[in-house]
Amino acid sequence: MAKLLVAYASMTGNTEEIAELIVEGIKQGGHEVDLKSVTDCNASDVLDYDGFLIGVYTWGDGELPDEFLDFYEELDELDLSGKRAAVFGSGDTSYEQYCGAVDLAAAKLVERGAEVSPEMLKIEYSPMEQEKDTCRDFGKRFAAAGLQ
Ligand code: FMN
Repeated sequence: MAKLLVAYASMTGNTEEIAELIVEGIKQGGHEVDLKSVTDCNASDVLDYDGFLIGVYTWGDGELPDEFLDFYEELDELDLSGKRAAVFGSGDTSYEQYCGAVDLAAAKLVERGAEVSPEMLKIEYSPMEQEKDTCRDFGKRFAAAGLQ
């Protein structure tokens, strides 16, 4: 059984909803998981887990949102070698940099040495009914991959 963290930044609740569905999927797979807002935890918290998933919405022109900046900068102090990670988030396809913050978060985790899943989950606004299982499966697959 893996012990995982899902940490997210969300202003209007869309990324939070994706995070909650991912948590549901992880639990369905029989794993342990904590769900935290990045405003209520430190980046170093990820070191207490077998793996972690970071969710972030995109702001400006493909930029990181303000409430994620402290967490993002704290990552610079961490050695994440060997830590499994995945990224997800909500965005809007009418912007040129669709879910650009998800890509920025992934790049930072790679830079810090994490083993970042090549599969990213990008959802437009909040998940539609048919996308909810996609979110649950994303969590379920990430948790299961750690046991192989
Ligand atoms: N979405 C993108 O994919 N790329 C962007 O560059 C982008 N810029 C945005 C800028 C502003 C000022 C606003 C209001 C939204 C922007 N969005 C962009 C859309 C948000 O990421 C989207 O509404 C998302 O669902 C918000 O997530 P949240 O509910 O978790 O806060």
